[in-house]
Amino acid sequence: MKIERIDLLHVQLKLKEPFETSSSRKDHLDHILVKIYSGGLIGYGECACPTEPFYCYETTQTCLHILKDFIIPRVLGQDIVSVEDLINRYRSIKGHNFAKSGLEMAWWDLLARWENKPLYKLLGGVRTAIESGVSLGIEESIADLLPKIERFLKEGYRRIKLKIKPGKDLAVVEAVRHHFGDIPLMLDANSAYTLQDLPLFKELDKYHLMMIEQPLAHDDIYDHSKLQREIKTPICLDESIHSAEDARKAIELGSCRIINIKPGRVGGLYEARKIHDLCYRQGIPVWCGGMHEYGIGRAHNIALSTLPNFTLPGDVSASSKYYHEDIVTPPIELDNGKIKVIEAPGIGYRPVEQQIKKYTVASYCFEA
Ligand code: OSB
Ligand code: MG
Repeated sequence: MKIERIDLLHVQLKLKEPFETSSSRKDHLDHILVKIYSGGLIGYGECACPTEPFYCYETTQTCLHILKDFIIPRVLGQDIVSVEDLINRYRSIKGHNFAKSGLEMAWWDLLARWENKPLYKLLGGVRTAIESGVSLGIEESIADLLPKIERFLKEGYRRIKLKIKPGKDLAVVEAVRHHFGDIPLMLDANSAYTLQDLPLFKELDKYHLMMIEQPLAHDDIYDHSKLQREIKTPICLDESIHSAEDARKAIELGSCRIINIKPGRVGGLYEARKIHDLCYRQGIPVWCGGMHEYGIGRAHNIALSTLPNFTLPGDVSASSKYYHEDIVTPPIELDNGKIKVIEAPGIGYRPVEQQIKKYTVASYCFEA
């Protein structure tokens, strides 16, 4: 398929509620939508990169820069024969996985539309619905957090993930266990701790958490292996895993027992599937993380989550958790704690151009 045209749309959406982690506080997002045109079809992708470099080094603006100045010139006007062929054309660009992922996912959507197949089938997915969890930000007080947990449990979410940071950890977990008993519960530290905090992690072992996500540095896999040897709670890596090679090393070292796969963080669905396949062979369960993706990015995440080793509820939640108005139709909804996969060509959920236009703050068009 020849890439005839690529559009980049800088789209700004306001979150329903501000979201705080140990590394940032957000009330709106700036994601770059990527549209690839070929033979009368359009494929949609999304760079779900944070605006500021507090989760990873990339930003909305570096995504635009890398796409405009390095990735697009290598693929525009080219006849691309496979996803490997696409990736090979920009393989020399180091890192910048979020930038790459927007284009790569648009390519997958285009390919699936071209073959008139749902994307999940093209990827080898086996599920018609995926189990959904919810990720909750750090609140001012425990009293602010508890009603939110209650609300999402009532909505049917299959597990609760709580963000923690030093000073807002143990007491929060204690209160949540006290109020809600044995609910499926996990924590995400977004790399806020060090090995010096071992006594805290040993204390957390008493609360039977499903896992603790990225407790130590964003670029570490070695100290995580030391920590995992000392605690019972499974460690799940997020920030540290950028590729199947990273995953192999982390598994060999014993740095984690679970991996959170985000297509954006690993450069797209091809690498995400590779990590999935490796973990499957090694007996490491995976789940799909999120970056507060808009409906387009979440539709890709849903397709990925249908692969067989996505055996834990992910961070792909309903549109109503994030936004007053999403940019796809139908909006992504929860049905008995699960999200349906739509049996239509491509990502299934349809992008609504009118909505996209309403929230677009800048757009760039590249023609062959
Ligand atoms: O660490 O998983 C994370 C959101 C932005 C950046 C990092 C993370 C998150 C989330 C939210 O936890 C997941 C979601 O609901 O999309
Ligand atoms: Mg995380």
